[in-house]
Amino acid sequence: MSADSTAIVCTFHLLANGIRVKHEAGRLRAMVRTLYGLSYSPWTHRALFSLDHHRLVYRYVEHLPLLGELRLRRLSKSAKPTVPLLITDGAPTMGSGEIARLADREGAEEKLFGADMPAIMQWEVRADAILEVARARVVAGLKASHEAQKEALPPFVPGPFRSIFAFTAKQGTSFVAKKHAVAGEPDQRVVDEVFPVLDVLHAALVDKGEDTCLLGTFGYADIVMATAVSALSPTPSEPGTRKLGAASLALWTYPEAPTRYPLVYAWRDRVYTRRKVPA
Ligand SMILES: N[C@@H](CCC(=O)N[C@@H](CS)C(=O)NCC(=O)O)C(=O)O
Repeated sequence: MSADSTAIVCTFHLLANGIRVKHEAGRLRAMVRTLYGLSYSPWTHRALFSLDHHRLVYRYVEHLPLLGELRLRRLSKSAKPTVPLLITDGAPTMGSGEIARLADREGAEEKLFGADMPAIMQWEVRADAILEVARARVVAGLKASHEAQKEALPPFVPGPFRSIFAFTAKQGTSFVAKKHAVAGEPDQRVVDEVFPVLDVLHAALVDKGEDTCLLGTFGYADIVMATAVSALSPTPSEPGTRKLGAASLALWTYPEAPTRYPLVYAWRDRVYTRRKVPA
């Protein structure tokens, strides 16, 4: 193999493993980024969207609630760790917002955090309000659905054993419910807490036409709101890790949301088709 083709093969190997070669102080240095996430979690989708926007290289590792807790605590150096969690050369960045900020610092594409920080943070608060309710719906639904529990098991559990081990997914869900203090009657919470936020988003979009940007230029506000509304009606063009089975998809779907807010969901589709950079 020639020196050139060896270099190409090595480059592919490094990229596939989330290793970026950085030129620092006249020397080349390998930098390893690993993102721990939950493939179905909209918080993870925010982080993926932000890292991909800046075309940063990372390796993705699926977290397993309960079973992966100790690893997460060790990596994050936190007693109450959450995903998404990005580890860069051993250093943790926890939280989707912090990861988006890191992406802005390390990436060279258009900045996600523009000038109007108060407005951006207001959209993040609204998006989080939707996600708390979506999580409550999924937790309640997963506890009741044996099929969804089977689908939630990691792929290495072989078919014949998935039914037997479904209860471990239920235990993981109870763990998440307790850890994140999930409460309330979820469908009522959609009406009381989510619809008012969707009313605000609808009002912000009324005069926007085909525009994808809530605040003038594309950024974090668009990412948090598009991924949040997807938590009630996923789009087929979600970030690549999301492959929901039919029973799980039902838990993430609240059919009245897209029916009641067509403008919002048309905007969400535009954000994904025009702005989501493939991983
Ligand atoms: N504010 C955090 C929230 C993240 C969060 O709540 N993550 C949940 C997603 S359900 C999680 O880590 N669950 C798994 C676990 O706690 O083991 C962020 O923006 O990333």
